[in-house]
Amino acid sequence: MTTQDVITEEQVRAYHEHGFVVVEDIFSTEDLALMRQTLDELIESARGLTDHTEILDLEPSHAPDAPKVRRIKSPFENHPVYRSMGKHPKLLAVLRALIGNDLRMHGSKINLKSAKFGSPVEWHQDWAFYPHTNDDVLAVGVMLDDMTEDNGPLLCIPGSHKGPTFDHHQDGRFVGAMDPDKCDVNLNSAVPITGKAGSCSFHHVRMVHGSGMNTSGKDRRLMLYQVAAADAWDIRGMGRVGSWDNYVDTMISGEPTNEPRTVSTPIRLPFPEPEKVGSIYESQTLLKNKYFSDDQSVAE
Ligand SMILES: O=C(O)CCC(=O)C(=O)O
Repeated sequence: MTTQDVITEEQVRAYHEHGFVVVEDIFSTEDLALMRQTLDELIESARGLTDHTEILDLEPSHAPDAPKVRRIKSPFENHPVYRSMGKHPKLLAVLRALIGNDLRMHGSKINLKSAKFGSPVEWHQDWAFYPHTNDDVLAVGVMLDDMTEDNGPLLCIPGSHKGPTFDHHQDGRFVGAMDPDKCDVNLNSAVPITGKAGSCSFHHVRMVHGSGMNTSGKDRRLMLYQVAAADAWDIRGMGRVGSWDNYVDTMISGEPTNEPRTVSTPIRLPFPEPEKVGSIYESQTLLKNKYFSDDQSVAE
């Protein structure tokens, strides 16, 4: 398999120009079945829970006898199925075409955005959470369901990856979201990222993006793999990685390096730390001026 079999030069150009691109048919029907079955098992493990865990982030309307999961945390790190899918040859071929041969998985999550109640994600840039020494860093959205205009698709602002890093603070503390009235972005220019299950979206780490609540009758499960060029080091420090061995363990292609490549980019650190930690959903709950409705009682 060559790179050209998976992604065209035009798609690579589109990624660099607009900051995102969708590539179809990365994962097969069999891959999808395995990932969905694993997910069902993880969701069932939320039965009986009264609070979030290290792995499961619960919807506000969750009840112990009616489990509702908002996010699976760190699936690549915690589950062999998602670890092996993160090294899928077709996925790696696209990643190499976009950000080079030496690649590291620096994080992962599955946002469930279930039919009728799946929570919104306020506008933000991933860069505001985890700035690196260079911005050859992106998020892959593995579509576990068809992502359509009406089931809470990812929304991206084209070209915003070339602009500033916006303020994600409120009253002097990081909240992980932009105040829609205080940032100079045309949010009406947002493009819904759609595609068939098995397709993947790739969005640049500085891209302004978000998504509304899923009020449709169709699930929108999206696994996000956060991938960085191996020479992009998280500037929040080695503590994020833990140790050199951990860093090497997250390599998915090519060679690790202890010589970070530094490129000048607009950086605003996510400090002081948010009052609510655990997931982006938790930190964003404190945002006073929300753009997306999060009233689950309306949706149900
Ligand atoms: O699931 C979504 O629609 C957006 C997810 C996202 O941007 C995030 O979790 O950082």
